[in-house]
Amino acid sequence: MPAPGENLRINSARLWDSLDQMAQIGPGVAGGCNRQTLTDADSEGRHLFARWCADAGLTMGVDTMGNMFATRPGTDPAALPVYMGSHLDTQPTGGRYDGVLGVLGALEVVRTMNDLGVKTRHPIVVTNWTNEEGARFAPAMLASGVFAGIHSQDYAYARRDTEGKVFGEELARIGWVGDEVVGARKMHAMLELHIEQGPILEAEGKTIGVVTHGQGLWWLEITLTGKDAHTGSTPMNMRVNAGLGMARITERVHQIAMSHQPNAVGAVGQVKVFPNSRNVIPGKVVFTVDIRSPEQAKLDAMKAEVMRAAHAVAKELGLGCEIEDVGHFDPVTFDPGLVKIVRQSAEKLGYSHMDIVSGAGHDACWINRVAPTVMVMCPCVDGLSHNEAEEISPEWAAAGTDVLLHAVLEVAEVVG
Ligand code: HGY
Ligand code: MN
Ligand code: MN
Repeated sequence: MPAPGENLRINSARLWDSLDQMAQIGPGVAGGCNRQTLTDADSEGRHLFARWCADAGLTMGVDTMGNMFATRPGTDPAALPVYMGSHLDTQPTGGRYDGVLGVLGALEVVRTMNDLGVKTRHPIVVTNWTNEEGARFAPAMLASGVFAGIHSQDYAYARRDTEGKVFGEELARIGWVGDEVVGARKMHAMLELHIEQGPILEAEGKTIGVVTHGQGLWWLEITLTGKDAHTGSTPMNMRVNAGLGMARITERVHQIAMSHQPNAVGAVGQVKVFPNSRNVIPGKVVFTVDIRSPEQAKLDAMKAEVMRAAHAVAKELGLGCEIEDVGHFDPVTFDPGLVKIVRQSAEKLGYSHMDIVSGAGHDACWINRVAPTVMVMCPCVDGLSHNEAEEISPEWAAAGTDVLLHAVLEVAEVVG
């Protein structure tokens, strides 16, 4: 078979239909999705994905972290497989495309290869990584992190959600503990298609993001302890108010990120107030600081400044202050050879494109530690994500998947 020409395209209607069907599982309340990891909805989505993979003639393997690997054989069984995929779990108020486009786009690539009878030397594996979001069980990218040797499986299995449920028990409860040793699989390469989750591609009028780097991240969980007391009868000078401390630290996080512009972000997204009663001064607050930058020096400086600020605020207010690292990865540089293939695929297909740094974290950021890895991005409307109103166009979804198709065919080596 001649090398696939620029006219080779995926089946956009079939991809869009699969995205729509998956979005019906774990629906949100405003048109998006709430398919949080290790919930019954996650399991239902996994079963649908597994059925589709079986229909496409793929062989499914599952590891002890619930990572799913659906294999299409190559002509050379000794050749290491080319992996492509992302995640099916969503935020509690997530969109339909974050992660899901990467998994179902990869499946569409295989479906298109089947339609055309394309053979490749390397096997191809479509992947669903468990718990990319880290919304229910911190940290994010937990299972790809175990696969890459960043976290131990014991650490991952012991993670708890806000209700105290334990990761390992929930994975067993939904019946997705596989028999493969996590991390045993070796990869020739890994490619991840993902929506940008930011405004750059749309603003620049580009259809494809060629992802050269990913920014680094710290998640710092801060616990402030003060004293529960009556909001009415306690004089202001007698209060030990953990809620006030959280508010002041949240403001400092914003100021620190703004002081490191450009290429620095910071916010507090999750706050648990105790006892969380209208007329009780909070005696305890637990909240997570999320700071990120593509520049190592800025990331390290922001972490140090946030920790100093937290302890200073706690001292001012007479609060106890404990800080735990619950998530971290350094800025990522993706494989230059694969980046070039992605860029050439976009050019061959005639799609406008630009190099871009990923603002969000992705499973590819960890897999990049153990195999040559790259990402392909498509725009999303107004750059909005982690919001039920997340939206992409069918054309953007198809373009990103077309580029994934051509890049994977190049890397997996089309034969006869
Ligand atoms: O947090 C992140 O960047 C990813 O969406 N889990
Ligand atoms: Mn994602
Ligand atoms: Mn996400």
